[in-house]
Amino acid sequence: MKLVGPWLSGFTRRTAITMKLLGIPFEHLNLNAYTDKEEVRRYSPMGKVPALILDSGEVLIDSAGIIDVLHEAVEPERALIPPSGAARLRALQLIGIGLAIYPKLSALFDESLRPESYRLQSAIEGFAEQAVIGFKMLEEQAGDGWYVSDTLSQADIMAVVCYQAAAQFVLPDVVTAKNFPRLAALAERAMKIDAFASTVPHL
Ligand SMILES: N[C@@H](CCC(=O)N[C@@H](CS)C(=O)NCC(=O)O)C(=O)O
Repeated sequence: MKLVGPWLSGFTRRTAITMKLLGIPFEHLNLNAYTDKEEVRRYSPMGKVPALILDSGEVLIDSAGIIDVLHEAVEPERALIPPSGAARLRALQLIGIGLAIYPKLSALFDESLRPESYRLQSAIEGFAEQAVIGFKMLEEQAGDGWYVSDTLSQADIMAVVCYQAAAQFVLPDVVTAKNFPRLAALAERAMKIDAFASTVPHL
């Protein structure tokens, strides 16, 4: 299998972390949707990453669908999400928050690329406010282990991906270990695991 996209894409990173945690081998094609547009389109005609190229040659885009297929590929008890009940609901609630935060970070990053006179300050403030609300929700629900049943799950993966992207690149003055100590500690725990440490995003 081939995974197309850079670790700087949080959606690609969460997919890669999932593959590594599940022990599913893949070739990483480190192609950026913006700077390697033509190459990305050879695999993913709309230019979206992540794209997973299956061994059959079929292509799957969108991290949620890709992760669904990856979970299906392993024994059910190894899937990185509880199978049912209150634990699954909690995981989906947390993943939903992370999946709502990340596009706000992407939007902020995109705004930062514009010349200053073309930036829309009200939009920047709105995106940042929404992201910070999401981070506060994740912070409140974090403990001193993993989020759900103290077992590493997709909820932890998405929270760490969001926290690190915001703290490193997008909102470094606001999303700090001082303001979000439990998220910082969660990221620190995660970084002891190769799947996280080997997929650190770089600009
Ligand atoms: N919902 C999608 C979002 C993927 C996404 O927006 N990827 C960005 C990079 S982080 C991308 O492909 N941007 C290029 C574009 O939209 O043209 C997923 O979960 O995979």
